[in-house]
Order: sequence, then C-alpha cells, then structure tokens
Amino acid sequence: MSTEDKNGFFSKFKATLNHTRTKLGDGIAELVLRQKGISDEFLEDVETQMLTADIGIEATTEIIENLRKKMKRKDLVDPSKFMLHLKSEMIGILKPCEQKLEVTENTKPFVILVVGANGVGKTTTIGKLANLYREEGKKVMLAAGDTFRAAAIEQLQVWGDKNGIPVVSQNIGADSASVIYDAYQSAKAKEIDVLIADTAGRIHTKDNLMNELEKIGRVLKNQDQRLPDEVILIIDSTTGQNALSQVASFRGSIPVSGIILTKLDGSTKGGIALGLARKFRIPFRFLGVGEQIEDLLAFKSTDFVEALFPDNND
Ligand SMILES: Nc1nc2c(ncn2[C@@H]2O[C@H](COP(=O)(O)OP(=O)(O)OP(=O)(O)O)[C@@H](O)[C@H]2O)c(=O)[nH]1
Ligand SMILES: [Mg+2]
Repeated sequence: MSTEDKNGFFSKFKATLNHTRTKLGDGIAELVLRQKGISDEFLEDVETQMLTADIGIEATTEIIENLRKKMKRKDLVDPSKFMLHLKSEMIGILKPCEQKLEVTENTKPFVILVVGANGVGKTTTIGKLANLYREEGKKVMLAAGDTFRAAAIEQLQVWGDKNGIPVVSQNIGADSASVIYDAYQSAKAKEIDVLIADTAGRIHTKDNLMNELEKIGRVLKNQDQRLPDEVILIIDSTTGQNALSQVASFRGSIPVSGIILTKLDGSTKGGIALGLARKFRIPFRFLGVGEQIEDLLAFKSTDFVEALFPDNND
C-alpha cells in the first residue's frame, strides 16, 4: 500500500483507475485465487488478461517472459506471492517515466507547447496546468495557438479568466506559429515565468497539419535554440493501442519530451501506460483524472500499479 496517502492522493488514484482495475486487476486476482501453483497455463491466462486490458504486446511479453524465468528458477512458486512479482515487473517498466517536469527559474519564460490529436484534452489540461503553476506563485500566460475554430480561442480564454491570467490570441485562421511567436515576445517583455501554448488537434497521419507543428518548433528555435522547453503530447487514455502510433507520428514532427495521459477516470484502458512506457520511455508528466481544474495528478509508478489491483493483493 502507498505510504504517501497523506493528502488522499492514493485514494484519488484508486478511484480514477476503477474501470481499468475492473478490466485488469480484478480478473488477474480471480485467476490467482483459483491457483494451487504457478504453471505455464496460468501465465498464459494472465497474459491474455493483460492483452485485453491494453497493456500491449511488447510490455506484456516482457513481463510474462520474466515471470516465466522466475517460475523456472523456482523463485516464483507460491500463488500468494504472484501479485508481488507481477507488480514489481510493472513498476520496473513504469519507473523510468516517473520524471517531474522541472520548470527552471532562470529561463523566462519557460515555454510549454501542448500538442495532440483531436479532442484528447489539450485545452482542458492547459487550464489545469495554468492553475497548478499559478498556485505555485508563478506568473503564467497562455497562447491561443489553436486558430482553427473561434470556439477554441474562446475556450482557452475561459480557462485564462478562471485562472486570472493573460491569454495572447489572434483572429481565427491566423498562423499558429505567429500567435505563439507574439505570445513569446509578450511573455518575455512581461517577465512571465511560464508560457503555455495551445495548438489545434490534428490527426497524426495528415502531413500538412504535422508540418504546421514543425513550423511552430522552427519559429521558437529562431528565438532561442533551447525552445520549446517542453513539448507535452496529450494522449486520451480511452484510445487504447492507437496511442502508440500517435506518439510515433508526433515525435516525427516535434521532439515530444513529456506525455500527459487524460481521461483515466472514465477509461478501461489505463493499461496503455505500460505499453507507452515500454516502447518510448517518455516521462508521464501528469495524469488527467476528470474535467475540473484540480483533476491533474502527478504520476507515481508505485501508486499507479497498486491502484490497478484490488486491495490486499500483495
Ligand atoms: N473525464 C475526463 N474528461 C476530460 C479530461 N480531460 C479533458 N476532458 C474532456 O474532454 C473533452 C475535450 O477536451 P478539450 O480540452 O477540449 O480537448 P482538446 O484536445 O483541446 O480538443 P480539440 O482542441 O478540439 O482538439 C472535454 O469535454 C473535456 O472536458 C479528463 O481527464 N477526464
Ligand atoms: Mg483544444
């Protein structure tokens, strides 16, 4: 059980992962209850359960192979110890992705570019991030880089108002890179600590939209080679395996340095975190766990894995 439950973080993790737990952890826990010993057949059943819970082929194979080796070495004999071994394999895969986003003080403004497919939760997550940094006492500004729809600019403005922070925007149809350039200039002049730029949702297989992202990257680099300081790719955790191709495509256009998994609260497919971690090892900066401003959790691999299984399954 987590030792860091002082603020109810673990309880929130647990509640958030309810649906994924029903799909993954409860099923495995039931399998374990029926076992007298660990067999190849049992491991195959666990493997099937993991695949249907969107952990993906690579992470699942790695975990099952390691457990099979332990079984052969007789390190894994007792079914009552199975969960401990399984959890520790999962934590091993997720741990490298547990890296907090360090917003450095000496690089003003620290520029965060938020990208992702349509409707994944980019703008909402920006509202949550703005709130987080504002509460830390930082001066935050937003850039309305999604110029495709008037509603997108208005939506960001609403989050700006909620946070009481400035939003730099231009008219609908304006060049996204130019909006972000303007915002950068303004943020620099106003000594803003964190500038968070929204971008339009894009289907990762459409070249022209991906080229626009490359342009944003170039325009920022022209200002300062270090920019952008962070590129966050938002992944909707209900999309399942498609997340893997989204990461691969976005990374082809812009150096993605962090992932935020959203909508975990309604998803049965939270297991995708393991698939993503195994394949890309990109840090999960945060998890989106609801539609409200405070529904953003820091990623902790141990808590995440514990929350995937019913209680008392050590
Ligand atoms: N349950 C839940 N809903 C979320 C979460 N994050 C975002 N949403 C909802 O998902 C929907 C889309 O969110 P947006 O923030 O508009 O997504 P977007 O990526 O900016 O969308 P586009 O700009 O149209 O590409 C909204 O209804 C949000 O309230 C989350 O973590 N949990
Ligand atoms: Mg949006």
